Amino acid sequence: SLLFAAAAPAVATQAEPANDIPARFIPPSERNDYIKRVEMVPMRDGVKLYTVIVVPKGAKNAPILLTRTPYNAAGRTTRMDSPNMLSILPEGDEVFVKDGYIRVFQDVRGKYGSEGDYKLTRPVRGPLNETGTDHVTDAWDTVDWLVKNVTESNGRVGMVGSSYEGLTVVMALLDPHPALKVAAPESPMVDGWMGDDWFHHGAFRQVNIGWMQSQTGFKGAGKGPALGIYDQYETFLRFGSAGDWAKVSGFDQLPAWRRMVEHPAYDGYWQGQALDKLLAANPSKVPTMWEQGLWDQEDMYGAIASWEALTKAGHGDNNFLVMGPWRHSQANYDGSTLGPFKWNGDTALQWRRDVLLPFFNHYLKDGPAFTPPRAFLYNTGENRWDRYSTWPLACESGCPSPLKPIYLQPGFGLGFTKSTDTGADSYVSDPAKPVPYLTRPISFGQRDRWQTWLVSDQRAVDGRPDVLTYTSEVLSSPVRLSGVPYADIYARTTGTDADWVVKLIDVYPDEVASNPAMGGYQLAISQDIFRGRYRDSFEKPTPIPAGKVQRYRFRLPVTNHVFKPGHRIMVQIQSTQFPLYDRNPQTYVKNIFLAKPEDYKKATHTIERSGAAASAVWLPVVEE
Ligand code: PG9
Repeated sequence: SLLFAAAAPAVATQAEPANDIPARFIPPSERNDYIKRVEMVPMRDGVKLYTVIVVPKGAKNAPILLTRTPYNAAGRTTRMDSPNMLSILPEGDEVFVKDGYIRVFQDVRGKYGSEGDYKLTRPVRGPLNETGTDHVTDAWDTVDWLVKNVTESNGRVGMVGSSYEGLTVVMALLDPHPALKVAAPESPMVDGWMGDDWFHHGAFRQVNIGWMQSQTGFKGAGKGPALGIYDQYETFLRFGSAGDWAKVSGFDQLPAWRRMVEHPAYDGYWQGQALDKLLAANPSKVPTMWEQGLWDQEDMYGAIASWEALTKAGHGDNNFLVMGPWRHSQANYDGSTLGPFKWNGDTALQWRRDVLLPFFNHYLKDGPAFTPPRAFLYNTGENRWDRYSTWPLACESGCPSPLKPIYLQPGFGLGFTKSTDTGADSYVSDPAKPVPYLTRPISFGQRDRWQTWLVSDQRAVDGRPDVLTYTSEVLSSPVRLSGVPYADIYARTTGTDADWVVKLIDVYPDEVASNPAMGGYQLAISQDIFRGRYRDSFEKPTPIPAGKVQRYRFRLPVTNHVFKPGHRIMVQIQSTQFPLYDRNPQTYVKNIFLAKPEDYKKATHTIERSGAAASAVWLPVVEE
């Protein structure tokens, strides 16, 4: 019958397997222009680290570009699934791929494919790390293995990486393998307390707590806490101190969190990990390019502090500084814009292609001699790169110009002469209504807002009763800054602790015909926070005596900017930037992580502006 004929074909060609999914399916790779190898590279203690090596097909005598990462080496080498090496590697690598480099990414110990134990920013061997290994030895062992085993290489290695990946570059420089010929730490995490990810001058950056969960709650890909509230301003307010929030999130299970709570001040735990200090004590001869964004919302401190420390210690000849108009890690992406600001082309590509690559080629390929400027800084007022053979151009002493104070004046004015008036300005800082650092709602999911918040329009808070705004006359000639400004605030409070936020702002003209939305824009070109209890010592905090004028002098981030004619200079002072920074209870407690709801109290803060207590911001003004 017909039924029978259909069921039994005359010739059986191939046995039909029961499963359409074969035991192994290997997509062909002949069309790939690269060979990808995964190796478990042994360290001196026998722990093996997962290492992805991408070699251009047919490569001979090629240099190696190495990154050591806690962010998944397999993922870092799979931007796209593609037969093209250019497409599988990150955007920042394109200039190196086009130039024939071998690219290596390695998982740090304990993360993703690597064996061993993970420690968050593992300290170097010594009192804080009693094991026999650290990122210094792991980098050394890796470079050693690579030059002996990657037969397509010329035996020379360069290291590059941003943020945590920048920290691993810095660590390698503490005892570099002889084959490590050149390095570029990009926004490296160098001092987690003073000005990078965890604290700024002692104020805790609580929005980073979620990162800690995703990083140390899981060996592989992690996730942050989900507490069911979209607006993080609301979340942090509702749960109280950073410590209480962490408790609700289960962070008492995370050793890294417990260490943070145990070390709120700049004690030996933090001082012993400050890589700028370790570098200055163990300087390397490796030519090194330190890169950092001028608006880096995460690691605003490490690269500049390291470059300064090495320069001061007499190692300026092999250490170079690069600062672009970038957010955190933007150096490795498109650098044409930041928020509403449009630069002169793709500034990040300009740096990678015209400075970084020739610098690396010189040491890794015997390329043409290339000596970068000592400091290569984007001029964010005139929209172009500046090349400096000595830098900064203005500083406290030993620079072409001294710092120049701009004083708070009566009637919320700002000017280069000290006021003779004996007034002061007060505001009530209420921890129950902290100043938001961005307009609400503020959600961790809004990556773009986080990445650009430092250039967001400060009119968002200008006019609040707890934000003091001082503005200069309209400028008739340019004011050029190139260096590090210092906040120098004299203040008293009715409380016994307080935070001080100082913002140096470029106010655009009322009307900007070429870009109407920029009319009156308040761009903070440099801003930071300072926790008052640390005014005399970062290590040993003390209560602020209520009602007594105290001086708060602290460093602000680097600026290389020109206030143009028609613009105004502005200084804003406030006491909270929430929920980025945890709230100061304004009543002195031993450990703010553990503050109780009843410790948070309103206080009246008064900023002095006359005589010996004339509050000012000291500007690195370049005399024309
Ligand atoms: N800023 C991130 C980080 C570095 C080191 C410690 C904690 C966080 C990063 O982007 O890697």
